[in-house]
This record gives sequence, C-alpha cells and structure tokens, in this order.
Amino acid sequence: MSDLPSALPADVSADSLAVPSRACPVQFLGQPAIELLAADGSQATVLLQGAQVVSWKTSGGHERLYLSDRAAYAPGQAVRGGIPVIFPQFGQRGPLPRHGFARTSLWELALVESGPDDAMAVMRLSDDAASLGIWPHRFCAELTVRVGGNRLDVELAVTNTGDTALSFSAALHTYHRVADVAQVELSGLQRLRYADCLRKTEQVDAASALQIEGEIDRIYFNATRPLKLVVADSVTDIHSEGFVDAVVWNPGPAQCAGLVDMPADGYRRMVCVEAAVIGTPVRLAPADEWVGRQSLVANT
Ligand code: TA6
Repeated sequence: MSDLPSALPADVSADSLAVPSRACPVQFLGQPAIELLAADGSQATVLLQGAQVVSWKTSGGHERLYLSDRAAYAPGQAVRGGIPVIFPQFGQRGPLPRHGFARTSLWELALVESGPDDAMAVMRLSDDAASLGIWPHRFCAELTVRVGGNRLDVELAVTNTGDTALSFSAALHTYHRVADVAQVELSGLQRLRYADCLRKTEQVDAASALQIEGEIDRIYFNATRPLKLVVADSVTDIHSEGFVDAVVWNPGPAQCAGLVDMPADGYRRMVCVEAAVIGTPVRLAPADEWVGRQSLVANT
C-alpha cells in the first residue's frame, strides 16, 4: 500500500502520480475478462469469450462504446455491444452461423503487457473439433487490444496453419456509443459504392457526410479513407488497415424492438461503424498470415 499523503502537496500534480499502466484479470458481469488500464487513466475491458472489447473509457472516464444493458452473458451467446469479432464469415454470407463462430468461442489469453503509456492484451483462438466440424480449416487467430492516449487499437491476425488454402470474411463490429443517433454525421464514405442490405441494391454514396435516419445496414466497399464520427461535441477518428470495407448499421426502432438483447430505445444511443473485409474474402495459402487493424481516436 503506498504511503501517499491523503492531500497532494501544492507542488505535486496528480499526473506525476499517475498509476502505472496495468493489465489484470477481472470478472465482468460474471464473465472472465482482462481490464487494461493505461497510465493516463484510459481503460478497456475485454472478455475472454469472443475476445470481445466491452468497454473503452478515455482518460476522463467517458465510455465510448455502446453495450446493451440487456445483453446476454452465457457460453456460446453473442454479447450485444462493444466490439464483436466477426470471423470467419460475415453475416449470413455462407453456411456458418451468422457472423461466424469467433464471437461465441472462448479465446485464450496469450499475453498481457503494459508500457509507460499504454496497456495491451493478446488473445488467441485456434481450430478445435467444434470449429473443424463446421469449418474444415486449421487456423490461428490472434486479437490484440491496446489502450492509451485516448486511442483504442484493435488488431486481428489470422494464420493458415493447415496444408490447404482457406478463405474468410471478417469484421470488427464496433458499437459506438452516441448521445443521439439522429445527431450522427459520419464522413469519409462519400462517393463510395455500397451494398444496401435492406433494399438489396448496390448504390454510390452521396457527396455529403452520412446521417442516420432510421434503420440502416450498408456495406461500403474500398472504404480505405479515414472516417470521422461526429455526434454533437464528440469526435472519434477511425482508421483501418487491412479491413478494406466498412459496415454502417443501426436497427432503427422497429428492428430494435425485435431484439431481445436491446432495450426498445437502444437504437438511439448507438451506431455500428465496422472495419470489415467482405467484398473480396481473404484467401490464405498454407502458412500465410493476414492482419487487419482498426484504430479509434477520441478527439473530444
Ligand atoms: O453488421 C450489420 C449486421 O450484419 C446487420 O445485418 C445485423 O444483423 C447486425 O449485423 C447484428 O447482427 P447480430 O447477429 O449481432 O444480431
């Protein structure tokens, strides 16, 4: 226990007493998780189930991710909110359960590390009898989460550990927490081609920033420019590498009412902006590796 004085001496700033970065195992709503705390006070919490980030708070304690207060926490159950890891199939674009099995699998903690300014955890998922039964490929997936300096970096690395080629689609299904979805302006997608999953059409986006008016479910292709999510006075810059597409989703009131793990008005306080690779699935020859990254920077 430190012997710090109860009141700081006049010449000592709180910053100089910053708690060193750390990563520690915790229980999050009964689930095994890792809490990452950076020296500046920013923090993230990652469940072992699905290697799912469920909380990212900036140094002022502002929660940046939406997590449904009706989310289910049970083995094999997808958790509504945070950053679900979508792999090896996006949506129902194949024979697997929707959004694949990574988000409902138990990952193992491979590494935790804390530096002077940030804290990091690496989680790992490999093929097993259950996955081979529905997806006949050997693989090793690693998810790296790093928090510090008001940014959250999430990286998915997939290696083909088998002796035949494999293909997959993937996404970091990020639920951004917003004050009011009606105030969202998302720029960086202008003039891109997108698939409208509601109307089953392909279109080209408008030349202005995207605003959310009701249910939206779009896959933007070749979305390689940085995105900027502005909601009232909150700004989040979104950078992706490797994930060449982007998904924007909000269920709107009608769909939200049908989601048992979302409050009826939950759609008003979230928007999913997802780093994705869908249009052209990733193909890996034996021993090949693919890496995708999404960086979120909270600018206010
Ligand atoms: O990312 C958009 C989407 O594919 C939507 O079509 C909607 O299904 C959403 O994912 C949520 O999917 P989930 O399986 O988590 O309910």
